[in-house]
Amino acid sequence: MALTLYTYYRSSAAYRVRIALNLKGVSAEHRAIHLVKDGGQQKSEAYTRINPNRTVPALDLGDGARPLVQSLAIIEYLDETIPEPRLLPGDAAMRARIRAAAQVIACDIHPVNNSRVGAYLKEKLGHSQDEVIAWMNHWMETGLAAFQALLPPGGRYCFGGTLTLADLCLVPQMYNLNRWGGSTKGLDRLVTINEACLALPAFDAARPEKQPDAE
Ligand SMILES: N[C@@H](CCC(=O)N[C@@H](CS)C(=O)NCC(=O)O)C(=O)O
Repeated sequence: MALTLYTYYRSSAAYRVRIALNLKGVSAEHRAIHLVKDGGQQKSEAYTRINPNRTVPALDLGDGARPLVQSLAIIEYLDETIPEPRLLPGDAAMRARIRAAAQVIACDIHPVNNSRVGAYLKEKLGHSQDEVIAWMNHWMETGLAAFQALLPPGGRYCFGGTLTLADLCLVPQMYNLNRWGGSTKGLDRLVTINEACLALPAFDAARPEKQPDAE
């Protein structure tokens, strides 16, 4: 079946799924949803039918059913249907630890920094762009410190020598941290893991600047 990924080059949630597709060796047609142009194409009627939450990513499986939404759910779907390489390896406790680290990023850091949150802070609550950037960097820096503290010691990647869902969440979040000028002070391990991941073709090809819709 032909897959279609609804994506935006700068979306860190879509970036997670792009890495997963690359690691699993699955190709998907990319359909760009520009989060800024036209007042935000994610808010269009057509896209709201695809993802009522008006966010990217969404993955249409080409089976005529509702596309999959929520990056972690999409990645787990890919992991269950294309088992190698396993992104949630190990026993139940190990998988719970990997999911917990991933969720620090996907459920705690990312939602309070989403572009619609920034827009609300500015447009409705009267904050300046500098205040919004300070807000985002605060949540990224403190959240990433917690993420780092959850990792077992040693290993090339977040959970040892094997890539996991946690790495797929970390790399896009480090991209956001760098994009907004956040500090990596005290995050040395994450900086090293990020570099190790980005040296891999699957991560490299998923970088925002390498996407067809990059500006
Ligand atoms: N929890 C969702 C988050 C998706 C999400 O918020 N995506 C952002 C881009 S990274 C978005 O589409 N934002 C649109 C907006 O803020 O209006 C997931 O993991 O898929």
